Amino acid sequence: MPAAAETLAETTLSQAQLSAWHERGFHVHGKLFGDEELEALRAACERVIDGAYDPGSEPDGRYWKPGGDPLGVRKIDNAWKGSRIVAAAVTSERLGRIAAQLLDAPGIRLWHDQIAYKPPGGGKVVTWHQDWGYWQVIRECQTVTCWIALDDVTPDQGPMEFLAGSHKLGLYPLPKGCTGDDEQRPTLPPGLNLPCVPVVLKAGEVSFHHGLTFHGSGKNLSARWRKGLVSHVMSSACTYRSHERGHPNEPWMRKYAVHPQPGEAWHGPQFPMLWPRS
Ligand SMILES: O=C(O)CCC(=O)C(=O)O
Repeated sequence: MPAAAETLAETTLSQAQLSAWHERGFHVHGKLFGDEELEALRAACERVIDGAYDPGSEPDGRYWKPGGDPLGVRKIDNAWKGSRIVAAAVTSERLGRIAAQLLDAPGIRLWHDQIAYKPPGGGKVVTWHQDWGYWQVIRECQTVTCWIALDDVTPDQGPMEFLAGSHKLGLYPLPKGCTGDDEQRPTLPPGLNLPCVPVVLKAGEVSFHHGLTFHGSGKNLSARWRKGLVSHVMSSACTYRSHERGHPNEPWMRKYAVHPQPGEAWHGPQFPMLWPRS
């Protein structure tokens, strides 16, 4: 008997899902990537981790290299440049359509991607932080992080944890270091108790969080890899500002003749559109 066709989750959000997003600052979506796609994606990510790229291109930022600490997080930025399969996933129309509804945005562009693999018995604590704090060169806080589970993520694997409702607190100072061994939890206003929600996902499911939502993750205490592929995206209306913090995307985007000047909307090959597709 042929295998039953796989059904992926709808990409139209209900009013209840949008209300929960505004209340909590995150949204967990059903399966957006099918099993065959996931198999190809895992193999593609592993090739990139091993330094085997599609001809003519390579990732922008490697924070782990073959031969490095076997227990270190495999963190690679703009991995999409080294693999067409990774590129198709992190610029997926499905992610873009959902992010556009969450942000009520006219369109969605990639900011950057990230392979985030934590080895069994390893990986570091990712200190609690707000993504937009690191992205002050994006003037408007109209950003969403889409975290794609390439395998089932279980509570013992160091899943991401969200502080529900923390996106309403505004921007806090950055923690000192982001991948240390401490958790540096934010000091909340007196009397405020926000629930901490672990993001336990099935393979192919995706969590979306707002640029101001506090989140972090622990070490992987299990015997299995925790395999995540992250697509950080922004509204197509977001503009570039120079900021003392700077961001690695600035030198990276200047590798291309077409890139934004301060005050302009982000554009150019460094920041492909997810939604709408031209
Ligand atoms: O993968 C993790 O544990 C953390 C990822 C993260 O901080 C993010 O995607 O914003």
